[in-house]
Amino acid sequence: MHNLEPAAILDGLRTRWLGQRIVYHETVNSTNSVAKTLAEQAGTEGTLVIAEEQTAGRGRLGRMWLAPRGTSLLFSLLFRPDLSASRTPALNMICGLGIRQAIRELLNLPAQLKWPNDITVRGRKLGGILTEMSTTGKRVDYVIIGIGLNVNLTPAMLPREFNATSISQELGRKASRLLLLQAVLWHIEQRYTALCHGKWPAQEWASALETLGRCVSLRTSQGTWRGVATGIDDEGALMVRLNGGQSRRVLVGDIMPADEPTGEGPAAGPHIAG
Ligand code: BT5
Repeated sequence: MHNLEPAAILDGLRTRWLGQRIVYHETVNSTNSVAKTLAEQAGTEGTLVIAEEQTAGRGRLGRMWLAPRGTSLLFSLLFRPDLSASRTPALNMICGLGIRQAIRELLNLPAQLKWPNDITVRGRKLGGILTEMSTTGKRVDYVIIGIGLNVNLTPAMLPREFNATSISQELGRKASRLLLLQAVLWHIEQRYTALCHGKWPAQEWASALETLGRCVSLRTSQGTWRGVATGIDDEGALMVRLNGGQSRRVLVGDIMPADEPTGEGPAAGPHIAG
């Protein structure tokens, strides 16, 4: 299989600017941390930070990201979007959509997205996106998008409760991390350019979310509820109709499919609220 050194990545990379500057480490604490430091030191938009192994890979809300060395794609992208802080969820959306499209087109796997930041195949987690940003007032200084994708690993290498899968597990053979990375970067660049030209991704993102229209169990810092995920709003917040009847708008949280019927009849299809 190909290695992920900069010369290999650049050879065949079709993007104009995304990933054209590369910081490569064999081992690093977290590619997001390296990218943050770079961003603070006036690093260029589009810089790719990539590693074979992370010693302190991060998920959201203080959680960890685990990936056996050399098996995965672990990278971060530095963006300096001309967006107000409340509009930055669009970057999570375009990256999720770009990853999904790359996996579908290159590998013919039925990749889906799960609110707010998971990439899934057949209901199992294949990857995740971690967005971190710095703002001054309402202005965005930079956004770091960290992406972890399980490529050539068996789920048994990870704790069972992760409910993880990988590209090789789904395909029944190993896949080229390099080709997948190049395709992901290409699709993200295309979508970022469209975003800069005013194409808002929320509608397409909503239709790529596996969980809309379904009964879910919703976990937030304020508690756990059950209800139907009815849609998302323009900022990527999830709209949930709770079993009690009220609606709730959730910006930060996790959802799990909940199989029990809510007794409220079939849910409406995916839509954008507000
Ligand atoms: C995420 O967080 O899914 C975002 C993960 C982002 C990782 C990338 S790797 C490159 C960059 N540098 C970093 O330090 N991070 C980014 P969250 O939704 O909070 O999910 C975290 C949860 O996913 C954990 O608590 C585990 O349950 C599960 N998990 C951890 N590693 C996993 C893996 N390899 N595959 C599937 N699930 C995993």
